[in-house]
Amino acid sequence: MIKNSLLGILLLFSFLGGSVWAKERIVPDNPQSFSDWLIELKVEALKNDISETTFDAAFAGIEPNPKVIKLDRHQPEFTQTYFQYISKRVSQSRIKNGKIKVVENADSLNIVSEKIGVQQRFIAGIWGMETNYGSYSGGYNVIRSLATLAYDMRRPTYFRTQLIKALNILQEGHVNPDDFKGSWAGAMGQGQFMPSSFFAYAYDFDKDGKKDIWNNKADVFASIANYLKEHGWQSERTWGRQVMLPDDAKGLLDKVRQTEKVKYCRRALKDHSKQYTMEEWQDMGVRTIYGSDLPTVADPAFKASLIMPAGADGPAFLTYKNFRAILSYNCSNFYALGVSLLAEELK
Ligand SMILES: [Ca+2]
Repeated sequence: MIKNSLLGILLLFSFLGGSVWAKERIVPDNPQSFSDWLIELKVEALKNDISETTFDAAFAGIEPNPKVIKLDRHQPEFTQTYFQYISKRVSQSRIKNGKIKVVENADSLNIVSEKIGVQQRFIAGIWGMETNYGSYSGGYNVIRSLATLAYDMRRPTYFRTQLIKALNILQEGHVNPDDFKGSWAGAMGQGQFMPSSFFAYAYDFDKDGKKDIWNNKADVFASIANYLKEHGWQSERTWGRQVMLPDDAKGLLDKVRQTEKVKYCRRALKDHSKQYTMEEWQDMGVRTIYGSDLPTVADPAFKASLIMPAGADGPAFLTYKNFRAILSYNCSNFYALGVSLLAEELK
């Protein structure tokens, strides 16, 4: 009897556990059936210059991917410290590997860098941070991932737009459908572009009619460079620099603290100080990490903001306009510092 009721409780638990699991993690949250949803999507796709043939081929045998739903619902909270993040993302092996990759791809990097106006090391820095120099760009079927996220009710509008654009990419023949792979959330190719970014910034460098950000290195590099350029990159400048604060660092930090409401990339820019010219930082007692004077910049519009990613006791960095271009790629100070520090190593 005791055994039976225990068994009953266990069964009840596993039943509840199972249904909670299913509801929270696996089943897309949409009362409409996936097949009915697809019929409506097809109508929309056909209105957006996607042929029936392209649509049917892209969706042949496609069902929502439970793994994508699970990943989307359970993205880990960002708990890494700055030092943990940097030691993992700008590891010695990534630096070493990057130096090899830069040499191997010197010709393409050079010509792209010259033409678009972004220094090679930053192109390589993003390439390294995003996909470990193209060695891992995600093995998920882009259409399936985006269809799953568009069908699910968490962020349907955003992902539906991305899905239609992904179908446009197939329609225009930029990539072989079998190679149309990306991250679980639909970021594609060696620079991890979302489909909307693909149409806004991807670059057909070798002019073969395809923006091949999956396999063509010149297109990959040019697309990354073009993204930065279109977000205000200044080719004659760098990202910023590590600095030394004056003895009264606390007084300085209080004085320069951001007081205005940040309008974009709030997650990262809320932790930036107000922007000042290099002369103003110099006057406030900030110096290079070697203790020398900050470089003077003639352009009065050139300003820098201070960040301390590990808190008030950690390293301090002055960040320039190019740092904000990197933030437009991924709105995270850790990420932008990762790219910047990796770029320094690949110089
Ligand atoms: Ca091309």
